[in-house]
Formats: sequence, C-alpha cells, structure tokens
Amino acid sequence: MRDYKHSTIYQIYPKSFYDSNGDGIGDIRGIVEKLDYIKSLGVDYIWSTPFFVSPMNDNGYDVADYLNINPMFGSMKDVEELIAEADKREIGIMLDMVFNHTSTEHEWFKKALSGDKKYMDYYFFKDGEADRPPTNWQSKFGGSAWEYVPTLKKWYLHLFDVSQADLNWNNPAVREELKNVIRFWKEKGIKGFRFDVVNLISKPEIFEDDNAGDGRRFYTDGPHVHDFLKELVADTQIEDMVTVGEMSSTTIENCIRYTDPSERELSMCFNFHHLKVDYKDGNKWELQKADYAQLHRLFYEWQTRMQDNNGWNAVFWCNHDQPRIVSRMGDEGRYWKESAKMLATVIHAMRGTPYVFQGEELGMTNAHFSDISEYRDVESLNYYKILLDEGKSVDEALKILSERSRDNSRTPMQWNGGAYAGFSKAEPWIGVSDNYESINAEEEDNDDSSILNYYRALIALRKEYEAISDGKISFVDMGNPEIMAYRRYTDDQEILVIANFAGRDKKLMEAVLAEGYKVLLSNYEVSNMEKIFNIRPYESIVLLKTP
Ligand code: TEU
Ligand code: CA
Repeated sequence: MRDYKHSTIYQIYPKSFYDSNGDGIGDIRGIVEKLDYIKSLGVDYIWSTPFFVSPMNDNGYDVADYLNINPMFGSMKDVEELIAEADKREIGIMLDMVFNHTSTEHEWFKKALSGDKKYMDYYFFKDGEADRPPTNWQSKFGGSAWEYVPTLKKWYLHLFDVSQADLNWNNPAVREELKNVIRFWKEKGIKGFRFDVVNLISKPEIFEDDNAGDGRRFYTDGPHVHDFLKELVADTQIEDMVTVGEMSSTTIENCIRYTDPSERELSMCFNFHHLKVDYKDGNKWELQKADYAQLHRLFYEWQTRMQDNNGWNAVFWCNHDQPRIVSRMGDEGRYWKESAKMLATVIHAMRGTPYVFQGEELGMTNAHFSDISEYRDVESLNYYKILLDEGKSVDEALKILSERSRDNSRTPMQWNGGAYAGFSKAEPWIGVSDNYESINAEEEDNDDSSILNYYRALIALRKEYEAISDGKISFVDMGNPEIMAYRRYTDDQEILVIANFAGRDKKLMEAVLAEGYKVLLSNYEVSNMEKIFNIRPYESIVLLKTP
C-alpha cells in the first residue's frame, strides 16, 4: 500500500546533482553514488525529473522517447541499478511523466508532420492562414501558443515551448500509448509517478479567443481531466502507488477531487498559489515583496479545506522551476541559517507530504548571475528578450531574472568546498553559485547546528509523531500576518508550531502557551520558552504539549 502520509520525498534534478564521469553534466550513476547521502536525510522516495531521450530544449520536459534513456544521463542499465540500489536502502524511485506534450522530435510528431493522419490526430492541428493563429492563446514561455507548419497549412498547439507539442487526450489511441509507458516503468520496479502539468491535459471541444486572459481558463482543470485521470490510474493499476500531479493555476475544489481517495485519481497535488505572493498582479516578471498576509491566508485555506474534504497536499517551497526559498522569503545574510530552518519548519510540520529539492537542505541560495550569457533556461532567455522589447533596460531585465529565473534552482549541487563545488571534475554545464565554499554538504554534515542536520531532525519528527504525519491542523493567531502558527493534533497528542517570517522581533497575540509545552525543535541555540510571547527574527519552534 502507498504510505504517502508518513513519507518525505526528495527531488533530484539529475543534470545538476552529481556528475560521475567528468563531462560536466550530472547523470544517473551520480545519483547511485550519492544514495547513502540521500538515505542519511531519512527520506522515503526520490522523484527524479526526466532523463528520457530528449533534445533538451526544456531540459528533458521535451520527451522524444518515453521508454529510453538520454545517453547524456546514462543507460537503461544505470536506471535498473538505481532502482535496485535505492530499493536496498528502502527508497522508492518516482519518475516524472510528461504527458501533456511530447517533443516535436518524438516519432509520433514526426509522422504527424509528414502528413500521417493517424498521428496528426495525436496532437492539435488546426487549419488556418499563415498570418492568423487559430486563437490568441499565449505560451507559458512567452509568445503565441500556436506554430504554423507551411507544408500542412496547419497550426499546432504548444502551451510551452514551440518544440513541446500538446497531445490530444481526446484520442483514445493517445491515452493507450501513455498507459503503456506507465506499464513499462512499473514493470521495471518504479514505485511512484509525478505527472507534469497534468491538469492541462483536457482541452475544450471548441477553441476560441480568450478576451480576458492568455487562454488558460479554457484548458486548466479542463472538461474531461478527472475522467482521463481515473481511466489512466485504473487501467495501469497505479492506485496503490505514490502519485503526485503538478497542477498549474488550479483550484482547491479540483485538488480535492484529484486527491480524495474515493475518487481514485492521485495521492496528492502540487499547487503554486503560495509561490505567487511575490508576483505583482500575478505577473511573474514584475517584482514585488512577498505579501505575508496573503501567504498566511493561502496556507490556511489550502490546509483546512483539503483537510475538511478528504484531500491531501504535497507541501513544498522549492523545485527546479522556483527560485531558492531562502533568497526569496528568508535572508541570505545575517539570518541565513535561522531563516532557512524556519521556512523548513513551516512546511515539514504541515498536513501533507513534504518535498525537499536538492540543495534546499543545505540552504542553497539563488545563483547570483549577472550576465545573460550565464543563463541556460529557455523560459529565461525568451523572457529576457520580451522584457527588453517591453522597454526594460538591460539592468532591469537582469535584476528580474536574478530573482525569477528557473536557473536559480538549477546551479550544481554544492557537495564540498573544492573545484566546482565537488559536483564535477570538469566545468559544469551551468555556473556554480558563488557561495559554495561556505554552503556545502561536507561542511554541514560535520556541524551539529547546520541546516542539513536540522532537515534530518525535521524529517525524523514526522516519523516519530503521528500528530505531524496524520493529525489534524488548526491555525492560531491568524491576525498576525508575519507569524505562522498552527497546532497539529490527534486524540492523544498535540504539537504547536510557531514561525516568524519577519527579520525582527514579533509578539505572539494569542495566549496560546498557557499550558505546558516541551521544545522538540528550535532554530535558535538557546530556546525561548520563558519569553515565548516575544518571537525573535525568523525564529521557529516546534513544541509538544505535555500532560
Ligand atoms: O512546469 C509547469 C509550469 O507551468 C511552471 O512551473 C512553469 O515553469 C512556470 O509557470 C513558468 O513561469 C512543468 C515543469 O516542472 C517544467 O520544468 C516544464 O518546463 C514544464 O512543466 C513543461 O513541461
Ligand atoms: Ca556526466
């Protein structure tokens, strides 16, 4: 049976994790070599982002063959070894299934381009004039979501890069092909799946212009998405595996349906609303300071409504698309350690399954790139041009990228203070962050007070306390935006979590501490029990109620 409630999941971006053969690119053998490190964190599953055959325009999210391995990352034998070695350590491997689209280099798309009707129906090809796309929808990476193919006199839909063509899930043949992919990997011993942007798979019957947005309202949580998921899960018998759907611009109502066990869809969902509180008017490319009142409200709503309706959240701050959280909502300077630990506490004590993205457990920061030539991500390179076209100066555009680029999370894992942070013997495909001499795994492993050892303690707490893994949640002191405080409880256990998002002292408003508590974990060396009503900068504390 899937046991996602007591589990913690570690996310690996293989290209940046560890390079075992000295070509500057992380690989599958590199993951195998670091399994003992991963085991030392106490995690139960590893989710790796895609390593399948791909032209790598979007670093593997453009899949050209779901059943074979990109030689850049290794071979099928390496994957089999990874599964076997992880299994020995009681770690399950989860794969990333990119089923909303394929690469335009996939053989299905190539056949479609050659005019093969069967395969044209695997995608969305629409008639039209070369100067008029079928709708005004925008790609998530900038520009039109349609590309014209002169030889066919048709346009095809791509919600992401022009090299990522959207699959037509209305076609049962497409659904069968994708089920076969799942069956193949299940057979290999894979223990779970992450489904990329899976709430975008159901497009509307009629394609029309969006006069109020970029088109997303027509295909987000689309008309048949729940039916498609139910069918995929039932026909591949993955109901008992750990599955997580990445949900773009979704709603709580839909996430309840995706994850309520009686619906037989998924174990849990990623949603991103809490990671948009520093977008100005919802625009990722306009900087704004994080709105903590909104963050607080969002956590409150998602945690309590999912709880009250039998839903289950994936809880996280970081992934390969998000800037580093300590740079974003913490403090890279004076309170680097405290703020990284506080942010971790808030997530790991919540109701849901926590995810740790490689390097997050070290307090890795944003990349600090200052020149456009340092960036690699297709989205960053597209938006750099768009920002300049909109009239931003080079400095302004670079400032925005330095805070918003996905490359912030893709710099090499910082293993030690040696050359290239111990990631590779050769120059890595993307630059190492400038602080690797002080922020690295070797250094932190030897330091009891490190962020790394704090993550280990937090992950262990979830295993030890049922109130954390499977208890209820209720929020405390909602009137104080910069203080996040909540109780986790079962019938016979109660835990109280208090966290200060401000870089200054804050007062706790409610008299929550009238009763006796014992400190389980604190991010300050000397605990604050007597003066708990005064919470220090970025302080966080996990307390167990004593009888
Ligand atoms: O991401 C989906 C997605 O929409 C975002 O996280 C996206 O990067 C952001 O909205 C842009 O501002 C998933 C993958 O995680 C990502 O790496 C892929 O690029 C994308 O799907 C396409 O497969
Ligand atoms: Ca390599």
